[in-house]
Amino acid sequence: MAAMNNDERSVLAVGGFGLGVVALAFAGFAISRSGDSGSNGGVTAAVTTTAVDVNLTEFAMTPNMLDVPPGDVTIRVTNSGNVAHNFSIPERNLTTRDLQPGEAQTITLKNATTGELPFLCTIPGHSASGMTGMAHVSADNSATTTPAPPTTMSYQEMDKAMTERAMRFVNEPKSTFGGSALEPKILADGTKEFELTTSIIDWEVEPGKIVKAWTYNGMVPGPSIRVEVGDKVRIVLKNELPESTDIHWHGVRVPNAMDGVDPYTQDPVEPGKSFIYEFTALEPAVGMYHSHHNAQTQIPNGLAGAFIIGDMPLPASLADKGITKIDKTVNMMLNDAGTIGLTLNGKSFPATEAYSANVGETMLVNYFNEGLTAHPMHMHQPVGWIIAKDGVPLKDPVAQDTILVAPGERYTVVYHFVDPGVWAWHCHILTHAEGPQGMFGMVTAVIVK
Ligand SMILES: [Cu+2]
Repeated sequence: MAAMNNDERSVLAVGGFGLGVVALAFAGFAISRSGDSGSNGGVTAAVTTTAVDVNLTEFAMTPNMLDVPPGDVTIRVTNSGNVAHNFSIPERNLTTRDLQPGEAQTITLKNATTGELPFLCTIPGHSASGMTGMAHVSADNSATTTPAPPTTMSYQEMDKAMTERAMRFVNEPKSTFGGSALEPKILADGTKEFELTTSIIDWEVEPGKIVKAWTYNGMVPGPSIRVEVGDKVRIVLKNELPESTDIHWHGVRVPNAMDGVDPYTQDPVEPGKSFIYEFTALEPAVGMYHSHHNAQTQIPNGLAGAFIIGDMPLPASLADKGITKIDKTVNMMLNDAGTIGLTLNGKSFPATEAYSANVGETMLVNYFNEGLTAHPMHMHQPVGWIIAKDGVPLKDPVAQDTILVAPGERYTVVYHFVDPGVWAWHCHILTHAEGPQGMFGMVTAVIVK
């Protein structure tokens, strides 16, 4: 008994946390608060311990308002999401460890006094994406809470859930995809003019899951822009966001004044305002365009797109592997944060686009990482031949079946299909691709016939 403090005891007394509101009054006296304070035991009239559940997912804390009475509050934190999260009350220097999917930890807020205590997940990008909340401590409160969902299922339930998700990928009609080619208006002097308008829209990340996406031209990723070396390019940015923005041309050689980094190279483009970027496409590029303003929020929320200049040459040395021409080109934008979350081209499995190819065909993939962490991208069966890094052709292609793409990087990879079947294609950080309900997030497949 001596080794158990009141908080642990209250947890045991509750017998689980599916019961919702629990306020245990330890009436009486001499229940020593062993080992957790210098109050040297003594006689206590009553110690009130409240137990609440908080559930973590991408990207929410449920509930995000905790109404609790003063006293000790035992907080059982469960990560029901698919990536690591934590729960932190910075003002009280109280935090869980980083909880892996399915993990739970109980922490105790000691002697909560009347007032407000903000809480959040401190993993970079997560609070900005919505993982914040507030504890209201008031004597008026009898604590309320939401029961944590069950975290265990039978293997039969798991198999069924996984199969259902996997079959939706191949059987369900898909919603609209982003990244479609943006057609320029050709001006009198031959300049190619593109229009990019930012706005927040409802975007279906996976079937039935609608998020607020920050978009160029109403899609995630933004439309793909392609020009040729020597083209004069003019891009009209119209900002319909509630905050300022700008556009940086990542991996594209432009004059400094066009680099899109306020306040160095331009003023912020305020809500309702426009800005015109003008430059000549001087060199081939596998580039991307994205916000450089509050970028840790704006980009993961969707403000990014591909910017390609010219054609990527195919190394002659691949001819003896049967690779002599490109049959299909795919731009693959990786994301892992913001409102969009773990996605390929703005979609989470099973809503991700299914790619198709015939035996003997070759697909060129440009990987772009606009997220906050690196992703090892793995396509089953055909080895990937890396032919360019950040748009610069390699002297000799490199064979790699798993290609680690760090934030900001681009890899250009060719895949030659030799065997028919549904070949999975996913990030190999396992928690970015699979959960107890089956595959999700950064997963798609190539259907080879
Ligand atoms: Cu990943």
